[in-house]
Amino acid sequence: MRPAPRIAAATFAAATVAMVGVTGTAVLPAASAASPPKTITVTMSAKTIAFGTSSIPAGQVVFTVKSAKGNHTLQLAQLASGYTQKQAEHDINTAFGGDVKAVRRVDKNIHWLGGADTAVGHPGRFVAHLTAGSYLAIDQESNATTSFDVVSAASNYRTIYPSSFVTTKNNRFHTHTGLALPHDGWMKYHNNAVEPHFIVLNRVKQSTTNQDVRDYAASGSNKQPSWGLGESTDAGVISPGTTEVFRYSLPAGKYLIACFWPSKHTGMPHFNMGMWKLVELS
Ligand SMILES: [Cu+2]
Repeated sequence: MRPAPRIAAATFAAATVAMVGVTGTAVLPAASAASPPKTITVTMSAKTIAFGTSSIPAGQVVFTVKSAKGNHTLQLAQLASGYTQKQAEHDINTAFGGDVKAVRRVDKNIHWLGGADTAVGHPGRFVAHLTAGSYLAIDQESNATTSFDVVSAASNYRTIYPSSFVTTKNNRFHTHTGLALPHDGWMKYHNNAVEPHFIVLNRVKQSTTNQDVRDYAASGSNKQPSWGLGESTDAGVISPGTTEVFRYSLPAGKYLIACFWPSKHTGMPHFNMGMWKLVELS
């Protein structure tokens, strides 16, 4: 499988990205009758994805993603019944090669629930809303895949209050706090478009203009642009109608938000079709 963030990495950020990762604690309301959301620790290494528990509850679940070695990106997904893991892997590979029919099969048969990237000492965190059923956990860097089942009923959990909110209507990013976002916090990311989208935040030079990004996107280049900097984070892919809340902590500065999911119309990454936005993290 040649998954989304590898494309993002190849397209934009170098593989040696100095990922800053995630620190800090959940922003939870002080008093509530509801219990804190269950936190599941997932440890990723070269070929394995290990869950800290065999009992993953339904409802709102916080995933803390740790790396035992190297850089990894956890992605949660559910397959439509009758669509096998083998088909999924095949289709994802060809989808990222620009095969529009494969993109459409992937979009139709895989429900993406988001994820988080991690490096040693830099755990990633995100919140997924799970219902009873079977799930796949995929490492987008190594293609390691494991499955898990969610069996219990949803509970009454406390809300995690995000400090920023991003949506994707018409394959464009909409930041609901203007172009200024906190450099550290929980971001609520909702896909209200008709194709899957992911979100990469990649730092850029302060002097970077919309025209610089437009020119780069139009060039179709796979090389790192001169205005690109190393710090980045990504939150995996989410399907239409899906919401993910993910924790990020990055140095303040100018960032490019971008999606590199292949278009179901052209096979081209959404980025090259205008799915990006320059924002200021402070
Ligand atoms: Cu997209």
